[in-house]
Amino acid sequence: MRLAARTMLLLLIAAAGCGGSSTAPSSNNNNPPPTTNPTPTPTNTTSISIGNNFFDPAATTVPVGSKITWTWNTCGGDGYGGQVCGSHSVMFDDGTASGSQSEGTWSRTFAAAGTYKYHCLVHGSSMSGTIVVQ
Ligand SMILES: [Cu+2]
Repeated sequence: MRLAARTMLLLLIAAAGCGGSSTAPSSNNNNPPPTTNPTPTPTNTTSISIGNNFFDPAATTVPVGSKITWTWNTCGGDGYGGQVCGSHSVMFDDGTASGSQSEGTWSRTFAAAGTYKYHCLVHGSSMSGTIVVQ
């Protein structure tokens, strides 16, 4: 009888333990609210902005026959009330190139499929871009 009573007690404890563990976890308040993702840069644009030391977007994929236009947006304030414009260029590995300029636009039409890499002649490979024509 003593053993049976002890067994009953253990079963009661076990049952109470199970009841306690069935509590649903509280809502997770540790995660911050989702942040709004910035609009992804389009990767099939034919308009590329030239900033100071970067092409935006640096890579784009376009169909054969597309005309890509680069627009220089390289002027900014110097902090003393004057305007400073950085000079950059679009220089393709195949030799096709714009001039080195600080404003205006330049365009190239891509008649054949391929991967066309280019860089700024002023700043070298640290300022580069790729056009994929397919
Ligand atoms: Cu440059």
